[in-house]
Amino acid sequence: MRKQSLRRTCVALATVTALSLAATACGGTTKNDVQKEGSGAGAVAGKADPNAATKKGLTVGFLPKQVNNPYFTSADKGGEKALTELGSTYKEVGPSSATDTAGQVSYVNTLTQQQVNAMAVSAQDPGALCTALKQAMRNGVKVVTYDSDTKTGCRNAFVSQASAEDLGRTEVQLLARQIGYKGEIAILSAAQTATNQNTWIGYMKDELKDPKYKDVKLVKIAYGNDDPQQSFQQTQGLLQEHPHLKGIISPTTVGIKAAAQYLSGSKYKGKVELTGLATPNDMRKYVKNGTVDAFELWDPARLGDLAARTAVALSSGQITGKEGETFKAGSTTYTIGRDGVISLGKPTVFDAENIDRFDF
Ligand code: RAM
Repeated sequence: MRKQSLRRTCVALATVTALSLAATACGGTTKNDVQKEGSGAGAVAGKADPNAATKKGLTVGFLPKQVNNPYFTSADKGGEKALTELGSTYKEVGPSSATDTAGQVSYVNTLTQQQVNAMAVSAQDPGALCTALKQAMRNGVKVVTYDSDTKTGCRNAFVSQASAEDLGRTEVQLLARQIGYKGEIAILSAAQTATNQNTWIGYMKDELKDPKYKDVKLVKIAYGNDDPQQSFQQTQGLLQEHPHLKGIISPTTVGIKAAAQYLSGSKYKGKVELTGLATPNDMRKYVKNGTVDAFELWDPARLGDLAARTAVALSSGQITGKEGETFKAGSTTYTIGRDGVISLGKPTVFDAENIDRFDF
C-alpha cells in the first residue's frame, strides 16, 4: 500500500517536474527496485530468489521500435501468448516510425504513469530513452530491452536475439561466398541510431578486415529507416551511385524486403546478390525467383516470448539481471550473461532447400 502511494507520488512528480529533478526526489523510495545510475545491469540492489513463485496478475507493456512492422507484430504476439499463459496481462504501445525517439520516450513515461509492473522495450537509440527508463526503474518498473538494447545502466536485462558478433560476421560470410570474395558491397541499414543494426555493422566491418576479404570493398552504408519506400529508394540510389556493386547486406527485415523488391524488378536481378536478416515469409518468392540465395534470422515470436518471461521473472524476484543468475522460461533454463544479456540462441540460415519448412 505504502509503496503504491509512494510510486504514485513519484510518477505524479515526474509528470509536473523536469524528469531529472523528479528522479532525484524519488530516488531511493522504492525498496529493492532502485538501480544505481550508469553502473550497469549488475548494479541492481537486492538478491535474486530463484525459488520465488512466479507472480500472476502482472501487467507488462511492450514498446517496440515500430508498431506497424510485421517483425514486431510477430515478436510481440509471442510476448502476448507467454503472458496469457503465465496469468498476466499484455499491452502494446509504440510509434509507427522507427525514427521517432521522442515518441518512444513519451511511451515509456506513459507506461510508468500507468504503473505497469514491467516493460519490454526495443530501443531506437542507445541513450535517448535512458532518463525515462531510469525513472521507470526508480518507480519499481522492471525494464527488459529486447531486439535493440539501450546502454546497460538503463535497463535490468537485455534479451538478445542471437550473439551480435555471430550475426554481423555471418552476414559478411554469406555475402562474400555469394560474390566469390570479390567486388564492391554496400549495407542497407535501418535508422542511423539503431543500437542493434549499428552493433552488427561494427562486427561486419571487423570481419571484413580478414585478409580473405582483401578484394571485397564496402563502398557505402545507406539508411532506409525501416520504411519500405525509403529503403526501396535507397537501394535504387546505391545502384545508381555504384553501378559495379556486387552485393548488398540488409540487416533489417523491412530493408531487405524492399531491396529484394527493387532488385527483382530490375536488370540487377540475380546479378547483384542480397543477404541479411529477413523472415522466410517475406523472402520466399525472392528465393524462388532467384533474387536471393540465402539469408538469416531468429524466430521473432520466440524473442517476444523470452522477453515476456524475463519481465515476469524480474517482477517475481527470481532474477535481478546479474551475470550468472538462472531462470526457467518454458522448458529452457537461461543463464544471464555479462552486462545482463540473455541470448535466445543461434540464428537460422534460410535458403531454397529449407525455406518451405518455416512459416513466419
Ligand atoms: C527490423 C528491425 C529490427 C531488427 C530486424 C532484423 O524489423 O530493425 O530491430 O531486429 O529488422
